[in-house]
Amino acid sequence: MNSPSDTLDLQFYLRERKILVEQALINQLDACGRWQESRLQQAMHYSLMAGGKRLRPILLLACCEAVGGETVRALPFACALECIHTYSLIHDDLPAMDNDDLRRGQPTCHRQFDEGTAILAGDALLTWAFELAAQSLPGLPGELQLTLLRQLAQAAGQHGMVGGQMLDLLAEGQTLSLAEMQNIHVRKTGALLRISCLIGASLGGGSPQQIKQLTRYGEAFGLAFQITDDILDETGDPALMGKSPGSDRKKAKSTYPVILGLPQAREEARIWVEEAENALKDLSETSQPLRLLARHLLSRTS
Ligand code: GRG
Repeated sequence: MNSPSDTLDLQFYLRERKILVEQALINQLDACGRWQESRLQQAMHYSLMAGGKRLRPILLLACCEAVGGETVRALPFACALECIHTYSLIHDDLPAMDNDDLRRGQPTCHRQFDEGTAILAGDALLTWAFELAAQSLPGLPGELQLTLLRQLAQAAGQHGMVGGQMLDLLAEGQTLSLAEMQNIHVRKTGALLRISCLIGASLGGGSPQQIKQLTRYGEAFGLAFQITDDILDETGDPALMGKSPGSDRKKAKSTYPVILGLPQAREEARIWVEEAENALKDLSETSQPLRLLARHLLSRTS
């Protein structure tokens, strides 16, 4: 159980990290030139800066620091992950996918601009992410530079997030087994969370064993995150979530609460949080934010 002081520290940590990431994103946008004059860049800026927890960059930085690495090197790669995540949300909200009006408490990108602009803003964020990621690489061994970019592409693409989204589309209206649903989530949501941890640990100069442990943490965190996301969709406060709850049930999606029932879904989340905590066992005090972050999933409200 986390004590009130742990919670307080984590809230402070998350706030401070969010500010760090958002400032880095603003700096990167500004470095692109006069974005106010380009409709494409306005749309990218709109969605990127519309809020969000910045969980993937925060995980990347925390894993980098857990193995003694420097935040400064990792920051551009952390921004890259937020760009890929934001692109996925823009495309997921489109009429051809979830057809949502609200994201992060604001009109979705295609509602604020138009469908074509939203598609292109997503495309541009995805490709820009690789430019940003490359900024973290100078000075690392050449082989490692290529490996990190390949791992990012794999997590985002057909075998990772995009592949998971395809399976999710195909599964609409069908009753899935727990294993089938888990397979979708491991790719759709889990792949980016996992790679955030793996890349953070690699950029930080972690040993093969430390990288393995933090990757395992990311996998378990990803599942716990998805289960708690499904639970929030049933029980959450729309004002805190920035979107309407109940959307999964309306779309007849298989979710953890639908398949397992709410109490068992909560138990499943607890099991994966423990798994994430266990993965950190041999890591030093520097992994404390990761430990608290995993536990925090069980009481998240957004
Ligand atoms: C369209 C290629 C493509 C992929 C979309 C990730 C995804 C795949 C769709 C998002 C749909 C969704 C709501 C999935 C549930 C888990 C999830 C990714 C929630 C949103 O992530 P948060 O909570 O969002 O980290 P914020 O706004 O805090 O960044």
